[in-house]
Amino acid sequence: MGLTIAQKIIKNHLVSGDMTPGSEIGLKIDQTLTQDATGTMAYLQFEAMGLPRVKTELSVAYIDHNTLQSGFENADDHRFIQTCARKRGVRFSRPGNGICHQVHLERFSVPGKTLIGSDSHTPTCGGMGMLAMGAGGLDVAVAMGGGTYYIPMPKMVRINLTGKLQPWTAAKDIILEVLRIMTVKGGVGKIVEYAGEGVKTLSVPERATITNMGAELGATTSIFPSDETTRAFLQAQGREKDWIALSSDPDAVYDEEYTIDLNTLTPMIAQPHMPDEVVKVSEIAGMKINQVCIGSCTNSSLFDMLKVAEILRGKTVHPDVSLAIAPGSKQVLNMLAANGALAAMIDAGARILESACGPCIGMGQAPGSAGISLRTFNRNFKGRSGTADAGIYLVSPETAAVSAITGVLTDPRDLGEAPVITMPTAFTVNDNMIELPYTPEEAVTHEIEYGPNIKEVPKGHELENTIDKKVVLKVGDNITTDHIMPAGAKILPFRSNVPHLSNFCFTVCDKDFPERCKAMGGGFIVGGQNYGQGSSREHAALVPLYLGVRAVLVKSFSRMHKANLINSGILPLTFVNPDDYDTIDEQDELILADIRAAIDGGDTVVVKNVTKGLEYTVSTDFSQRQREILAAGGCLNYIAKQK
Ligand code: MIC
Ligand code: SF4
Repeated sequence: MGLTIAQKIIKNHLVSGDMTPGSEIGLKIDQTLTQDATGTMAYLQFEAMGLPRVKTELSVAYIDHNTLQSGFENADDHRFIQTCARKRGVRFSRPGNGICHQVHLERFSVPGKTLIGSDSHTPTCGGMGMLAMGAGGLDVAVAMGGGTYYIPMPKMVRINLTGKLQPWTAAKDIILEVLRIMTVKGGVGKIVEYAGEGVKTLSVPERATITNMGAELGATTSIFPSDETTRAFLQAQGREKDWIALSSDPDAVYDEEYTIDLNTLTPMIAQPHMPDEVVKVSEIAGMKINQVCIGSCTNSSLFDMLKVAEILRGKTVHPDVSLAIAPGSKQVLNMLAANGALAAMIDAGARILESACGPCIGMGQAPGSAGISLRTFNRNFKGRSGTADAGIYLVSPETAAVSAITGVLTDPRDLGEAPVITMPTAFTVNDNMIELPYTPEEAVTHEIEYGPNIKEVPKGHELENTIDKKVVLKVGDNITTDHIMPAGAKILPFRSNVPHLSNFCFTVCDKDFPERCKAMGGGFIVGGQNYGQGSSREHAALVPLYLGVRAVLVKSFSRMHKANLINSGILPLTFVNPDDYDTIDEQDELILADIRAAIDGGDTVVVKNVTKGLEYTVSTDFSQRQREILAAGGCLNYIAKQK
């Protein structure tokens, strides 16, 4: 039987397991990346493992999230990451060099290789034909140390793209259409591969826009073939030697297939507050807007920025609209400056931001009260922008730029001729903002610098045999890690200070949660479907651990969050009968007895609801490795035990 693209890469990197969907496989990881919001924790964990050097082919530490320095904390954390990275053999991408995924795509992505990153949008490099996956910081630390990365073997989905994008329709509209069809739960446990004639018509940055937002499908990753277009992109980056051809076998078997006709696709928009609330722009055009933000790892390539500049050229941003633009990397910004496109943006009244995540993670540019903001980003979760009652809509750069001029949501096709962009055959390459690590000899004489904001990583304890605690919180479906552990300018500086961070846990859903949880000495959290979707941030597990949460009972989990809970030593349990969810209330007392036996070997365990006099069967269907980690009270204890 033939293989899919992803199956080929998995086969080449398989360390343990067989490729049966759902069963655990171990993969050798060639490259890792970290960003600063998760990086401090990842490097603290790497330090806790006591290794002198990383063992990967390439590891890069990026600074792109916490760049608003309103106190000493972020700058101190950058210094910690820089000193740790260089000592341990990791390249350091300095602040200002750009968003990790954009820079990695440009400078380091290699078709056929494996990459994990402590950021959920790591699949961006799937646009290059890499098997690129988001992971918790601890998993990245383990991979940096040469350890295996474990995932459940995914099912395979093929999306056939037929035809060709029509003027004013963009790669972003393709992935929004995929989200409309598959929803934010539709990709869980799956890898999405793109195929068909339409693939040839898409450049690598356009492919990367699509694989980037595969994260919003909940997919393990998304991937494109590596073809002549890929070769041309690598050549333009001065890296043609990194190219190999990669495609699926003609008789490869997929578990699901969809077809999208690019000829008939029209501009799309995701409405508040989920990336799958997708409709056609034409359906809601005319809506008054207050803000437009262009950038983020989804849409900040040179190609996107050149289109935006052409749309803005000679125009003025509507008086009621604030337009912010953050080019994705130093390379992009530099080339915009050199060819005059930046001048067109500035002249039109755009507020140019540094090459970083910026408003996408709530680092500035929060909209006004009840503000309507069109963004080229990938997430529109409630409150993520920094304004709780803002309405965030996700669109293509074309729709964003055109609407910034008109002041209302506008179908860009109404504007007449679309700009035609010719891409340069060579990008301006200057890696002077990527510091090389010290040699092992030099490293000995350099110390890692820890600022006062860096506090200890919370550690679990060996699994008890009985947990008798109350339900501290009950939440519904599709709870994101932004609900569990919000980000934004005020909170992100404390990513290396879990005790302080804990004051914000779940406050989006219930402002009293941190105090209540502390007062109750922790307990159980109950949730619905797709619990923990969204980001890779392991803080969404480490902070509940710090607050005393022992188990999370839900209808279903997102892959990365479940892995992060296990790594932290919190039990992730799923209801065998999802209707049981309806019979539990906050403050109910639950007893989980004989858990050790269930964790050692059983597939289910019974939870008693003492308050209601009910019993629930929950699944403890873990791999052997996960069972050992849970019994040890988390991955750090497990690693220590193995030494
Ligand atoms: C995000 O987009 O939510 C982030 C910020 O990039 C996160 C990482 C984080 O929480 O630090 C992600 O997607 O993994
Ligand atoms: Fe940064 Fe936003 Fe991309 Fe996350 S989604 S990496 S915050 S640009």
